[in-house]
Amino acid sequence: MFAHLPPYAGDPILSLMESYQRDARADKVNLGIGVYADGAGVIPVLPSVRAVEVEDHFNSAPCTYLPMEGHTGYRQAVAQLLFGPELPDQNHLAIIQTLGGSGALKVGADLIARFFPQPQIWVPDPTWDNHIGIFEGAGFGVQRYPYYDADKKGLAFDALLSKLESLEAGSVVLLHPCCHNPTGIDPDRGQWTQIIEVLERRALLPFFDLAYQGFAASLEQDVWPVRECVRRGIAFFLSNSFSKIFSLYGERVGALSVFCPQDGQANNVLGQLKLTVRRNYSSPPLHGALIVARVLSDAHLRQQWEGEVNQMRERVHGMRERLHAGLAKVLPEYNFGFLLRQNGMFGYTGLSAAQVERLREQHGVYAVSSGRICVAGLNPGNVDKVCLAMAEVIRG
Ligand code: PLP
Ligand code: TYF
Repeated sequence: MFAHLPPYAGDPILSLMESYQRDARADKVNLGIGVYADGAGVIPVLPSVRAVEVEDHFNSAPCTYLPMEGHTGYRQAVAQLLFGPELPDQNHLAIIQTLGGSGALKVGADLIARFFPQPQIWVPDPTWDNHIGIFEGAGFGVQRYPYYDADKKGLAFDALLSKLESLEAGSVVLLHPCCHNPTGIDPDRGQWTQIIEVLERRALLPFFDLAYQGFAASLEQDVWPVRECVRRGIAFFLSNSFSKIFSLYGERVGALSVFCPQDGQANNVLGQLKLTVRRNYSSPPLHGALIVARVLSDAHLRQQWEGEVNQMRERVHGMRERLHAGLAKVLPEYNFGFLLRQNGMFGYTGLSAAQVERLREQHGVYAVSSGRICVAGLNPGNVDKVCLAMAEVIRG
């Protein structure tokens, strides 16, 4: 019956995690998967989340089905967090709770594929691998637009802009509003303005994917491109994830928002989102959404959580500086200043796949073969070892 099924080669990043777990070396370092660990190397339970989890009424609430679109209070609180003062009214915004950011991408992709025949999406080169998997899986043709300039170790801005200029009206363009995965390179405000002007002029459909709100500059500043599209009346999709910024990876909490600037459309969009959900998994899970809704809606917990996001961002930034300083010390002939221009959890080191392999084999330091390291996996106890290991593989 199943003889014709080929084996699955495994996901490159998730397989790396499995190899890491099997590695018996005591001083191994996990810089592969994009997960935030604290200064002691532990994935934290945020105190704001813990405070909700120990509330009596939280634990005694019945575990009912949520509606297809998810928990109402959650959806309202998330919309407020994403859009702030630019929050569109109900007639212009369709928002549903999703299974993490991945689930939001999938529901959005399915919806577009159903109503826009032969859909094409342009994704940055490079991007999160699963963007390609999810959109191809939903029937899209996936194409790349220039994003990273390896020589400059920065944004290939002119090439990016002229590619967008050349796209057909209605083309879907995937954009990371902040903390680009895997490069950490983000457009600055002026560059974003120019990108958004092209999106508007060419009538393109942005699909923003926001997995790291608050990890670049702040919860407010990191969503500037999204809010700018609201101010200009540009229709867009927005997937967002709470996996990292609430440290709730396993709960699968996220949302999909569709901004509908024209009157009379949001209700039908919401209806079709619900139908897409119904056909896929009926309704989303409850527990994580209740936690996030409670934290976002309670003034005290909200303030506490914002402080926790700031702390995570600052810790990663501090480790980025430690890494930079450590590398400058052991490899004074190289310039690693580019690491300091990258945002968020990742460092795009420029290491080759062969160097990454030597890091893993000889030093027990796990990174992605593209040269991406998760800076959030560094801590005072392992950063010096990582610098020495990197120096050794760079010197060859
Ligand atoms: N989008 C990007 C850019 C990501 O980096 C990630 C997770 O690493 C996701 C989406 C998926 O998030 P989630 O774990 O909530 O599905
Ligand atoms: O490290 C990364 O880029 C991601 C992390 O269900 C990830 O691939 C892992 C599991 C998952 C979603 C994202």
